[in-house]
Amino acid sequence: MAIPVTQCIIKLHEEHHNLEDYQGGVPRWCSGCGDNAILAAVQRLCRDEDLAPERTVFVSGIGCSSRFPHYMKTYGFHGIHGRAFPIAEGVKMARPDLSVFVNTGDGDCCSIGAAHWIHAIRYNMNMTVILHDNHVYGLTKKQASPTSPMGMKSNTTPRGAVLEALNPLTVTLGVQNVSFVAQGVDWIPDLLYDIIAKAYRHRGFSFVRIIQRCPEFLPKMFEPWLHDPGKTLLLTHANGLTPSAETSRIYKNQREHDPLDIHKAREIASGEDPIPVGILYQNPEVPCYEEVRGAGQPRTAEHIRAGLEAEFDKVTIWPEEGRTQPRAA
Ligand SMILES: Cc1ncc(C[n+]2csc(CCOP(=O)(O)OP(=O)(O)O)c2C)c(N)n1
Ligand code: SF4
Repeated sequence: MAIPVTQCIIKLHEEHHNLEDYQGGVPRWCSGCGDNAILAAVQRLCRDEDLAPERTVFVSGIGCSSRFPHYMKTYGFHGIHGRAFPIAEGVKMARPDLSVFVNTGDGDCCSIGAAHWIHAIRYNMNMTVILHDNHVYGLTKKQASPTSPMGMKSNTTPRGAVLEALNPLTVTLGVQNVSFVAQGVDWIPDLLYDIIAKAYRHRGFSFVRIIQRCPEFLPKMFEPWLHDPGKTLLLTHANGLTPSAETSRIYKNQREHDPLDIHKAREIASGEDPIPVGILYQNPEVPCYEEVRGAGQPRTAEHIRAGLEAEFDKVTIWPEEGRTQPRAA
C-alpha cells in the first residue's frame, strides 16, 4: 500500500534533530565563561551533522570544563581527574561506531593527565578532543596550571609563575602518529564552529586547543587579544579554513598555511602572540588503533569466556605434576 505524502513529510521531520535534542542540564558555569561558547558550538555541530544522541558520547575528567557531558543530552561519562582519555579509548575500542568526544581542561590534560594525553595521540583513535585552555585551575579556585604564562599570579604562585608555560600544540605535534591539530579562541564563534567541525570530520585523534576565558579568576588575561584583531593570526587554506568575507574584514592578519606541512605547523604552533587560529596540521593517512586492532567485532558470551580461559591458562600452575599447561584432552 502506498504511504500518503503527508506521512512521508512528518517522518522526515521526526528524523532530523534540532538544537534542543542536544541540550542537557542548564550550565552552571559563570556568566562570560568561555565554556559556554564551546558548548554552543558543539551543540550546533551535533545538530548540523545530525548525530544520533544515543550514538554519541562525551567523556571528560574533572574541572569546570569537565562538566561538559552534563550539558549534552547524549551519553556521557564525567570521569576522574586526568583520566578522560583511557575512558574514551575504552568506549571506542568496544564501540568504534560511536561518535566520541573528549572535553578536558589544561590541568586535567596537561598536568595530571599528561601521560594519558601523550599515548592517546600515538594511538590515534578516532575521537574529537577539545582542550579548554583557560591557563588556570578553575574548579579548585585559581591554582597555576602547566599552561599558565610566566609571571602569572595565582594561589600557588603568589609572586608569579616562575616557569615558562607548556605549549599543548607543540607537544601534540611532537608525538608519533599525530594526525590533527587545530587552535581556536572562544570569542570568535564562527571560526570556533568551523574548527570543531573540521576536527569532527577528521578520521583519527583530532586535537583542538581552545583558548578559553575564565572571567572569574583571570578577568584580564585575554583582553589585549579581544581588543586588537591584529593579534590573531588566521590560518587559511583550501584544505584548512576558508574564512567568510565578514571574518576576513575584521581579522586581516592572515597566513596561508597548508595543514599537510608539519614543519611549518610546528613553527606556527610555537608562536603565541599573535595567537594562531585555524588548522595547523592534518594527515588523514595515519592509521587508527581501533582499526589496526579490529575493534568492535561482535563477541558472544562464549567468545569472552573462551578468551578469558585462554588467558588464565597461561598463568595457571596445575597442582598435579607441577604442570603449567592443561592436560591434553
Ligand atoms: C586526583 C585528583 N587530584 C586533584 C583533584 C582536584 N582538582 C579537581 S579539578 C582540578 C583542576 C581543574 O583544572 P582544569 O583541568 O584546568 O579545569 P578547569 O576547572 O579550569 O576547567 C583539580 C586539581 C582531583 N579532583 N582529583
Ligand atoms: S571559574 Fe572560570 S572556568 Fe570555572 S566556570 Fe567560572 S569562569 Fe568558567
